[in-house]
Amino acid sequence: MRSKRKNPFVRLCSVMAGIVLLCAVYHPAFAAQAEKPSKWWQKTIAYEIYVKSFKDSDGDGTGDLRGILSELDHLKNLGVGAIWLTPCFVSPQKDNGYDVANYYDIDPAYGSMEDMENLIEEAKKRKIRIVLDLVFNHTSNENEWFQESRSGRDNEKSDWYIWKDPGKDGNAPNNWRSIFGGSAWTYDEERGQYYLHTFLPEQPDLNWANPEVRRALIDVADFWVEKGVGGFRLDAITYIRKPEDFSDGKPDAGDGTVGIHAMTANTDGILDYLGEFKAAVQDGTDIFTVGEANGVSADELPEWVGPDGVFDMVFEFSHVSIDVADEMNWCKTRSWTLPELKACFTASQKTTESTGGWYPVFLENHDQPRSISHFLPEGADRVAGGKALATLVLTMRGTPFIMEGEELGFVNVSWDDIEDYQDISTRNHYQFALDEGYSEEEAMEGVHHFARDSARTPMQWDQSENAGFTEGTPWLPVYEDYSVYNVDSEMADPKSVLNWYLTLSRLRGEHEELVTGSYEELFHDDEQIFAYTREKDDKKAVILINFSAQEASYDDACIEGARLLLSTNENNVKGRLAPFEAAIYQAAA
Ligand code: TEU
Repeated sequence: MRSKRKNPFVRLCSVMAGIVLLCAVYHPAFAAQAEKPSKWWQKTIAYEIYVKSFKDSDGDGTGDLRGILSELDHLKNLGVGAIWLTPCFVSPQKDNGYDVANYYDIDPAYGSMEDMENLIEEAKKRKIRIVLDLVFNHTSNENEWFQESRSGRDNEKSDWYIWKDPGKDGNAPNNWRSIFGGSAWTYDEERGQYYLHTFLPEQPDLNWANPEVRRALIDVADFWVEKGVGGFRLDAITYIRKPEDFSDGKPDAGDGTVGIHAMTANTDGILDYLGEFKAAVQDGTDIFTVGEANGVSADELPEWVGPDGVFDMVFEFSHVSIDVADEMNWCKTRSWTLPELKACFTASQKTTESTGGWYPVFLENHDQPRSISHFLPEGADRVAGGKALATLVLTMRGTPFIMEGEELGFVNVSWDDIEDYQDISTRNHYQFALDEGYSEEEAMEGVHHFARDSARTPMQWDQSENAGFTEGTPWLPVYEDYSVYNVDSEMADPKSVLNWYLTLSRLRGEHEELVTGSYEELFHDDEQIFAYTREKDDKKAVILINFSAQEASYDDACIEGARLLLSTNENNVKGRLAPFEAAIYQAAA
């Protein structure tokens, strides 16, 4: 079942390093780089909270804003200065809040507007800013905007969504397949037309071509800036501009459909919309923006995040997609090597650096597998492995983004029954595999690898029932390992993953070169070690991480005369790394 098909993201990475160098030489932004002032969000650590799973304050089994408020000190300890909250606006929760029915209010399951205002204020007192997740490619079908739009063809919002007449024989207008599976079109009886949805039928796409829609979205963002938020993550932003041509695409699946990503991601002209949004919302404020930019390649990064870019940072996906052979078919994975993974990071590190842009360093988010399960060999020691990966996230150039639980060493869940998985996309992918003829066992293997639920199990606070997440029944089972992997126990254990995060966070605060220093990869072809330097003025750090369960050796000329700052191995020896050891040396630049 393993596919050898070359992943386009990875292929791209291999050629990017060369393009980067050219950009560095010719891009006018390069000259401006040295003068770029350091912003608050460049110096801090960001932390993603999956609101539903972080902390429940009222016993209903669902995390909420008051729960977050009660745990701000954990984040303060970690050195977090920005909290990205997954959407907590009013929503029917078909996609856990990524289907917004009202952008101007908080979903009662998560609290009230007052709770949000309190959270923003209390966080500020701890020098932490709240970052909201703006889902602007689509709304919920229960949003009033959509309700009005579907009510006929001549209401004020009739053109706020993407409506098309049926194609031949009353079928969908074209063969595009949504990202969660099934046609990207749903017929609406009331209006007598099909509407487009990149994701679920309950998530109709907004029509950004309509200036009134863009204005309405700017108003939403302004409303939250006024409330004092520190920034925004812009969800699925590469899909907002649709092409002129809505004809069929070349099928990429047995059922004659083509994934919508290939048809609509990063359509020409998208930067005009985003530039307009930036000028209207962000200019004159100190907020930051980070776009979820699946479909933007490294050579395009300067336009997106360079000094005149439309965002401050964008999440690009080459490294997390390294094992994806077919987005829709989770039973096909692609085998990969460490040099390929390094190439992905190096390409985005160098491109953003050489064009004066900034990068959000991440290995996990709420859509991705847990990083220990994703990037380390099966059976890897969780504590050593978790520390190795933490070292990467906290020593690359950019703002580290930590997913809740990552700091405790969480791994993927492998439940036996598909019914235990709540995420609709997980269930759809499972069904797709069965439809393609895979056995239930094979389909479950794909789920164990890719299910988004793995990143969404409740946060583990202590050894009490349900890991201190809730006094009720958690909406998703707490992972069975909670008596060992929880905040209380790990705080008390100097050798825990959590304490390693705290140590790295302090080190980062003390070493400017780890934040803004230039990045240079070492030992590219080494299959075990990921190594690089970070250099600024007369300071140079050398970072060496063993990604394998075997001891690894390297040429120690790169650390000659250098001083060991930190290692996960008490018996660290120059020239050798223990299994999963991570070491940071300080060398003279
Ligand atoms: O995700 C958009 C998206 O494109 C991802 O599902 C992407 O395909 C995947 O991460 C690639 O590995 C965003 C949200 O993060 C996700 O939770 C939502 O379900 C989705 O948008 C719809 O709003």
